[in-house]
Amino acid sequence: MTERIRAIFAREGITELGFLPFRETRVLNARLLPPGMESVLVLLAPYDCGEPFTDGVSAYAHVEDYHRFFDGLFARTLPELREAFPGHAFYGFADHSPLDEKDAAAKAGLGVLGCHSLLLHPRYGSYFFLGSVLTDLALPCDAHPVRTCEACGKCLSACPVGAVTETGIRAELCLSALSQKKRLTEEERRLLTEHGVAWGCDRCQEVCPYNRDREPTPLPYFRDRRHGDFTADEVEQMDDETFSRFAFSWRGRTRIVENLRAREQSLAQSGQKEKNSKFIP
Ligand code: B12
Ligand code: SF4
Ligand code: SF4
Repeated sequence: MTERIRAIFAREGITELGFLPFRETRVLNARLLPPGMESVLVLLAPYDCGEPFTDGVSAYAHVEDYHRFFDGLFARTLPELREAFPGHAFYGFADHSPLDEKDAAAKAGLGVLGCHSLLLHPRYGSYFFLGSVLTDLALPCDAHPVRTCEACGKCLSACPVGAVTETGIRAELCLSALSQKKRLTEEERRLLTEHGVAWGCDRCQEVCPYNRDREPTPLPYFRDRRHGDFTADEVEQMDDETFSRFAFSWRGRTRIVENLRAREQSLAQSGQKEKNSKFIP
């Protein structure tokens, strides 16, 4: 059964996937959970294009929105799964998911959990998105024991706000979380500007040894449709359709434009050309 499922996703270029019994998952949002689930397929979608960005916008937001990627993938593959396994239900999720996706991926054998809290894959490092399919089909699979990284400490030292601990992150301190907040306090604005962050943050990933020799994405959706550096003026003037193609659009235009502008003004005042380009350890 699992080989048949692997073949369906392989046709979409998704080669890294794993399975686990639903009872082994960690549920974050029970309201999204369909009843009677037996098994979970976890899918890994690498997105790194090997390109350095210097605008303070995280690499994941330079490729086209991964929620749309998974919507398209599920629109094509779920009907195939229903046809292959008649009478069974299949539901696709990504990010806005009932499950702790990193935990599910670790238990599906897709990698190890890092101190920066992200899942690390042997070929793609941490530069991938996770999606999952929940089903009432009982698949022959067992959960893998959760493994963790060697705790080298590089991400703890690199995090500018001390958000990384040896067992995960303190999300309330994380600059990625601050950059997406609807309203910012003066102190939060100061922190983002001081550390050159406009949207998301990649510093703990950039120093991680698992990312040193990572492979670029083989998926054309991410590889062929990435955007170079953003400016505040450009994002402000984008038409709605173009704007909606990027992951920062869910928060509306004001946050990303204000963040980019604050960063640009701070750089102009200090006379620096760029800040928060690729972190160099
Ligand atoms: C909320 C959220 C955030 C929040 C909070 C982050 C967090 N706590 O994980 C914020 C906005 C900060 C955020 C930021 C980012 N996120 Co986010 N986020 C999520 C979301 C929606 C839920 C995560 C969550 O609440 N998990 C539950 C909490 C309890 O997990 P946790 O805090 O990591 O705690 C775990 C560890 O402590 C671990 N643990 C326990 N004991 C021990 C012991 C040891 C030794 C170790 C190492 C670990 C460990 O077990 C706990 C439970 O699993 C997921 C999607 C999903 N549905 O899962 C995406 C997700 C985790 N995010 C993702 C990404 C890409 C990012 C960013 C890289 C984006 C960016 N560039 O800015 C950053 C990375 C920041 C970081 N260092 O984690 C990806 C991760 C892909 C990957 N390789 O793992 C996900 C899976 C989205 C997706 N569908 O692809 N995110
Ligand atoms: S930088 Fe070191 S401690 Fe941090 S996640 Fe990577 S291997 Fe683990
Ligand atoms: S994303 Fe940035 S702020 Fe958040 S834990 Fe990693 S280094 Fe720290």
